[in-house]
Amino acid sequence: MKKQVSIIGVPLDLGQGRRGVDMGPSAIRYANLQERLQKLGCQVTDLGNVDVPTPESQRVEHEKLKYLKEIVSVSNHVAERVAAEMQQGKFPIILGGDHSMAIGSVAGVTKANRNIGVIWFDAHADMNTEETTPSGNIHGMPLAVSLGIGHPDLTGVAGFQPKIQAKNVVLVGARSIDEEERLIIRRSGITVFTMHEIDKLGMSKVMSEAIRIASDGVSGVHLSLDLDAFDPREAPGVGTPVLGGVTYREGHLAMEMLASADMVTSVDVVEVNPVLDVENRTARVAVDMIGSLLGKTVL
Ligand code: NNH
Ligand code: MN
Ligand code: MN
Ligand code: MN
Repeated sequence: MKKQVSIIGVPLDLGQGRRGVDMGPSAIRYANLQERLQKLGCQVTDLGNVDVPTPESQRVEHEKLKYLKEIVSVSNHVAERVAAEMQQGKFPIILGGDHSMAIGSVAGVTKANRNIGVIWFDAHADMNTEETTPSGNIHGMPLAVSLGIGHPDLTGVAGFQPKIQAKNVVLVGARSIDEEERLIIRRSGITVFTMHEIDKLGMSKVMSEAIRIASDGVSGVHLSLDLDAFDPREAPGVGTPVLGGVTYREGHLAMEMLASADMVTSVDVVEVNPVLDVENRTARVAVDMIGSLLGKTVL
């Protein structure tokens, strides 16, 4: 199972309000992602970063969809780059950047292959729309957008929608969901394993269910890994930390189970903000998780 991996950085921070997440790709590279993957026998190509405008050079035109135009344009570029790698049989690792970046990555993955399941690791649900968002931040919307729910400029990225089917979408680690966002989640039909289910059933049971649901009848699974899924004691470098998260050990188990299921065909690593981090700890957690996902075992 030696994979050909393509790393693509997306230093996007327009999807939320805290500066520094645009340095996520550098922080993750600094934590030796490439070397880790090479040691596992992967053939790694780092394609560098996609161009992203800085917030200081733009204006907020829409308070409920901040930087809509800019994010749509970046998403279309990301989608093209990711689709090109997928079409060559590569395993793309897309480094954020805030989670709005996943609008483009999911679009790219599914442009290359329409039949993809999704496992969304996150403290949040990312199922807001213009109508329900409390913040106007687009990083709270990418899962809804990928399901075809939301502003047409966002759902229309890459020229088709929806990108994914609710029956193959699983959210893991949720513990902070907005009041009206809840209604969208219920109506959507996606599967949600909150921290409550993880505590009650254990990560092992949750992940075997998540893998079964996400991979049922599809030809691959996209993992969208928001580092705020983890407990902020272990991964403090994120813009919206929420107590009571997935532990480092539970995260490892989840990634190892995904590795042995051998269904994941692409992954996002998002929301790492080195300005808010402690000694690059969060980027190191990210690299450890990707290592396990791509086959690192203890023995
Ligand atoms: N739900 C909140 C919002 O929409 C917070 C989203 N923040 C995230 N999502 N980090 O993963 O603004
Ligand atoms: Mn920026
Ligand atoms: Mn997220
Ligand atoms: Mn989150």
